[in-house]
Formats: sequence, structure tokens, C-alpha cells
Amino acid sequence: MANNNKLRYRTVYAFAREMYPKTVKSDISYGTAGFRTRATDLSYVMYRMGLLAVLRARYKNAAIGVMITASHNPEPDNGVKLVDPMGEMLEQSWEKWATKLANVTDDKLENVMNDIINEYKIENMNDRPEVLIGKDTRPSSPSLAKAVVDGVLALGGKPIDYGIVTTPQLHYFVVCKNTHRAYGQPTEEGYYKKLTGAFKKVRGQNFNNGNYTNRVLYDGANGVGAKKVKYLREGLEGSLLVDMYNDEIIGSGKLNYLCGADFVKSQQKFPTGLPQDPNLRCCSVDGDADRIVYYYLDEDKKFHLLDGDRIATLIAGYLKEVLEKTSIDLNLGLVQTAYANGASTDYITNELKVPVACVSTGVKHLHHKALEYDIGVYFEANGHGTVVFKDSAKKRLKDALQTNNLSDEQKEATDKLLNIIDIINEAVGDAISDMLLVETILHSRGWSIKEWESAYADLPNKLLKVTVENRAVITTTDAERKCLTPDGLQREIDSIVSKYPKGRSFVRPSGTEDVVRVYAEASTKQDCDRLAAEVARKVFELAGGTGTPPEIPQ
Ligand code: 16G
Ligand code: MG
Repeated sequence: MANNNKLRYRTVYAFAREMYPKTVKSDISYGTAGFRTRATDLSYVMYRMGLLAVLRARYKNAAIGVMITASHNPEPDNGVKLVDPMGEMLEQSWEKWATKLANVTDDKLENVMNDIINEYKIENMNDRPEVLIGKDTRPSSPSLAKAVVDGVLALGGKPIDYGIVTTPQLHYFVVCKNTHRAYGQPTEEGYYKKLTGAFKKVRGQNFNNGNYTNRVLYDGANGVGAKKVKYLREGLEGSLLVDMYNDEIIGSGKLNYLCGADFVKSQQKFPTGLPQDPNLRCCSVDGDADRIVYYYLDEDKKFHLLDGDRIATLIAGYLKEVLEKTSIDLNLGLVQTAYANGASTDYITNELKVPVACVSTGVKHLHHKALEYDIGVYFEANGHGTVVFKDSAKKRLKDALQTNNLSDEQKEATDKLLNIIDIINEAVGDAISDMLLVETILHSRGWSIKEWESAYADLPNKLLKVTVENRAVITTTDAERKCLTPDGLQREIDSIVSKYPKGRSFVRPSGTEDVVRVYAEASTKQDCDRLAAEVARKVFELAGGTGTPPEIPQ
């Protein structure tokens, strides 16, 4: 064994030195969604993540995923994240090992690997675990994928290259593998079949209903989300007509450019490339298709956004209703972050009467919390989200169908809920699956996009960035809603907020950019802009702002 390890390490080191030497001096860290930086700086990081994936797979005795993508970021960037056995993001306690392994010099690689092996008592170093690898459409992705493959091979793992897939597809394949196909077939075809099969069943023969029409305009962000919907459409067989826009894929240089979910949500603007006719139901996904937002232009060309909060409330309200019809006693909860619009939280709590939890930013936190409910719906305002069902909840629904003492209504609702579960990618938020779910609910309700929007009115909100010398001076608590340091900042924020009706504001250091983010909402746009600026100014003053201080509108 020791000898084997020695031999293996020789290979690991030779590969590292010859093919993937560490070319960048400065350190990088495994952030909210893995490593992300310029693609040209990532080869050695990819190779090392191949190594880490094998160690993690041996430790968990399960298949692990590696996804190469920089999501909504510009085309010259890239990134990598690991996917844990049940589709979750890499367990947080391993993030520090990922960071260490990425930053160590080539000649010390062996030491860090030994540290990991000792820390986790990994003894099965001769196992050949599977590492599933996926990549987005970036031109840099193929060579970076090869680096991951080489890392996996160097340490004796078995790489399975899925080629170009969406992030949620890769998560799905990992879950399928590790549940021995109980969750589905670990192939692209299996993925489309499962989702579209369930979708068509729920939709039935009437493709339209009331004010709902079965056509949606789809902005593919010139990325993998565009490529994959082409296959999805075949499976849908006309039950849903997905009109594709922004589908120039590899090498166009247009990935996420003036389009895609991040552009639409953060700029609050209609994307380029779509027809601007009024009242058309449109949606945009991001560069790796794990986020989606809906929107439309009204008769006056005014832009209306239906973001992750709207999707969450639509889903939670509907699932609650279907669940009540089944008469099966399962608890349903919704998980949001501090970025959720206050109006959505009010609506969920007071109208839908669904319990709401608030957690820190980042999919892993939401997903984790949602697992506490029998049925957990989670969404970030930016459009990341899905629904997760406890195994015990699924079993109770299935068992209930087997008994013969359900009324027709109960039976229909239970059957519907079970089919809806199959439309959902529970492994992680999935733009394509979320779109099918939203379309299913709108169809079932007979709603146009305007009717969906009329549930509640968003409070005006604003997001600002402040650059400071060291953003780590800002620390937060209470799901990022309050800051602990620097001293006195929270007191100042409280006093500013108290001047504005329905005012709310919080600040947090970004996990992906070197900035501090400031969120504010208030009852009018003017108040909201002022509130955001006043808070940003305080951050600038108390947290070591750099550049020009934020201006406060008069
Ligand atoms: C990452 C997260 C996203 C979060 C965002 C916040 C995942 C897969 N992605 O993109 O959920 O909203 O970071 O970015 O977890 P920020 O920390 O820069 O505000
Ligand atoms: Mg993404």
C-alpha cells in the first residue's frame, strides 16, 4: 500500500510538474460557488481539483462531480466546483482543503494530500471511484476539463466525461449514480425523458387553459442553456412551445452579454435579442442554466420582473393547495435569503401562511435548510432554487395511492403531486426544470404572467457595491441581516433605516467579488435610493472605503 502510494504520488507530481505547473503566485480561495477567475490561470487548479475529487470520492465511497463553469460571468472567465454524492455543493469543511490544495507549491502537493488522507483516515487508496465531469460552453472549458481528467487519472480514479452539460444536469447525474439509478438514468437522455414525461402527464391533452397560452420566449444567454433546450423541445412534443433566443453558442463571445438571468435581474432590464411585443411571457437562464427569472414588457414598454421570490411564492402557494387536497399531513416550508423582497415574505407569511426561514446567501445554505421540511421550497431572489422532498414524504404519497380509501379528489391530487416531483430536479436549482414547473403551475391556474404578478407588489429595492480596503472587516450574523463588525456600523444602519417607511437594509461582504454589498428596500423608489446611498456612505466611512465616497441623492 505504502509503495503503491509512492508510485502514485510520483505520477501525481510528474503530471503536476510537466503539464500543470502552478503558474500563479497569488492565492485563490474556494468561494460560495467554487473557484472562479480568468480561465488562463486555472489549469493547475483544475488538475488539483481532479485529485481532490478522487480523495473525496474515496472518503465518501461514492461518485463525486466536478463542474467547469463560471456561470453568469464573462466568457474569458472560468471556474470549478465539486458536487457531493447527493447533489449538494461540496461540504463546507472540505472547502479549506480545496483552497489549500489549490495554493500549495507543486513540490508540496504530496504533503497536502497526505494531510487530507490522515485527517479523514482514507484507507481505500486503491479504490477506483468515479468522478463525473461536466463543462459549460466556454472556449476554455475543454482544455480545463482535460486537466481535471488528468488529475483523476493520476490518483487512480475513473473519470467520466459528460462533455457539455448544464450544472444542474451534472448534479442530477451524480445523484442518479449514487442512488443506483433510483433517482433516474445518469444520462442526458434519461434526464430529458424524466422531466418531459412527467410534464406531459400533468399537462394532459389541453395544452392551453384560461388565460394561459403554451408559448414562452426563452433567452438562452448564448450558453449551455440554449444548447440543451433544443433537446428538451423534442421531448416536449409541442405541449410547451419554447421560442429560443440568444442561442449563439461556442466562440461567439456573447455568452451572458446583454442577456441572461444575471443581466436581467441585476440591471432590471429587458435583454437584447428578444422581440419587444407587449405581454409576452419571457424567461432568461444564466450561463450554466442553474438560474431563471421571468419577465415581460407591458403596453407602455415598461419592464416587469418576476424573479426568484415570485417563482418561490408561485410554487409554494400551489404545492400547499395540492397538498391540502391530498389530505396527507406533510409540512411545507419556504427558505429565502435576506435579499428576498419584504413584500414576498409578507405575502408568504400572511396570505399563503407557509412558514418561512431565512438563511445566508449561497445555494448550499438554502438547500440544507430546505431539507428540514417534508417539502422544502427554496429560492434566492436571483433565481437559484428548487424544491426538495423527504424520502419519507414521497413514500407516504406513494403508499397513500396504493390504498383504496382515497376519495377521487385525494387520489387525483396525490397522483399530481407525485408527477410534479418528477418534473423537479431536486439535486439542485435547475433553470430548465424550474421553467417546466412554473409553466405547469401557470397552466393549471389558467394564469397569464400578469395574473401571476398581481399576487403582491414588490417593494422598490436597490443593490449597491462599496469597495473597501479589506472586506473581511465586515462580519455578519442572523443570516447576514445584522453586522457585528466594524463596531457601531449596525447601530448607524438601524438609525438610518428607522427614518424610512417599510425601510430595510443590510450589508455583507461578497463571496465572489472584492466588494461589500448593500441592499435596501423602502416604500418608494426615492426613499429606497436614498436609504441605499446613506447606508453605503456609512459603510464607506466605517469600513475603510476606497475611491470616491457614495453620493447621497438630494
Ligand atoms: C454564488 C452563489 C449564489 C449567490 C451568489 C452571491 C451558488 C451556486 N452560487 O454565485 O447562490 O447568490 O454567489 O454572490 O451557490 P455574492 O456573494 O458575490 O453576493
Ligand atoms: Mg449559474
